[in-house]
Amino acid sequence: MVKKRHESLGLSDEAVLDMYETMLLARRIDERMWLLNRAGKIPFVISCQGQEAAQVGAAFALDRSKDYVLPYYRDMGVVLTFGMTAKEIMLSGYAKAEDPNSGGRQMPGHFGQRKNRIVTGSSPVTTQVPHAVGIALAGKMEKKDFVSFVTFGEGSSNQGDFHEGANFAGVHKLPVIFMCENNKYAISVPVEKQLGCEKVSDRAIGYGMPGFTVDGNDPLEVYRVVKEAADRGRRGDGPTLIETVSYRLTPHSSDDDDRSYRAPDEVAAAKTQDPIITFGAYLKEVGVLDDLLESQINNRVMEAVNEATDYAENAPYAAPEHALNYVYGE
Ligand SMILES: Cc1ncc(C[n+]2csc(CCOP(=O)(O)OP(=O)(O)O)c2C)c(N)n1
Ligand SMILES: [Mg+2]
Repeated sequence: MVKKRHESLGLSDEAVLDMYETMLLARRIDERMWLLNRAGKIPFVISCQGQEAAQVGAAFALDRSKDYVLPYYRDMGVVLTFGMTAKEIMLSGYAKAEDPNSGGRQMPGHFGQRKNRIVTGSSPVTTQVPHAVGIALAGKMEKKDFVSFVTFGEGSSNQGDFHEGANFAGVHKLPVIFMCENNKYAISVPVEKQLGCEKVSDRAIGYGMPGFTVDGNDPLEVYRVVKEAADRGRRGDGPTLIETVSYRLTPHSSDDDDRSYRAPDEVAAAKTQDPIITFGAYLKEVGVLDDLLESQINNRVMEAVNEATDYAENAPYAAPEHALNYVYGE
């Protein structure tokens, strides 16, 4: 029997199965959304596919009862781990009134849910970074014990907001975890044309914080490094920059055709590293998952996706006047 790597991280068999199921749920919701989009039922999809391991591994390393997360649009794995349900995500896909993220006003992927400390973001990329830093500053001033966790793409790591936020957090030693989900593309631009440095994490030293690059297809490795970053933040030792390297398995969004800028062979090669498959294989190798349990998990996930789809499809839209609510002070 192969050694259980997760045990050395303090993760039980139950916990890693929970991680796997959450990754799978994110994947299957995402796949369903593409079908619904192509069937003309929902307007837009922006996928988590290929990044579930990084998202779920990271979110499991946080304290879901007190930490704040400022996810970006691909982070379905983060918000599912923090308590958003399949039904709630599907309600946002259909832009229905009951969508907790924005009542159907924002595009899908603009996650926000106060009760789970998922902080809503805006469409200009990277604006969530200074927000996360501000939340960490507030926590430090009020002597609270939470960390704030913010994610963004590698393309977004070139925006001024990233550099300003990272510098401020470094100067003031704030409990922030900056996690860059490097999926090798910013829409059509490959990573080689985005960064002058080799790794996004190389930038950490410039802001006085540790920086790490890890395999984003390995949820256990991401868990380990985010857990250490959270501990560092809680001890008062300041922020951390983490880069998770994976691959965007879908086009940028449902409005993009990636065949115009990358070879199908490249995508096919990346699919052999698909974290859903590789993590499933690890769990089987160490004897935590078998075929029976796998089919039970699959059935449970598909039932949740089907129920969420039916519920959201039949849910009412907001009244047209609702669009004017909360735009100006009420
Ligand atoms: C400030 C700003 N510029 C441009 C855009 C348009 N845009 C949306 S997503 C995106 C690519 C971002 O790439 P990356 O940060 O690598 O994230 P990924 O989509 O690959 O996860 C761009 C350019 C935007 N939303 N905001
Ligand atoms: Mg990218």
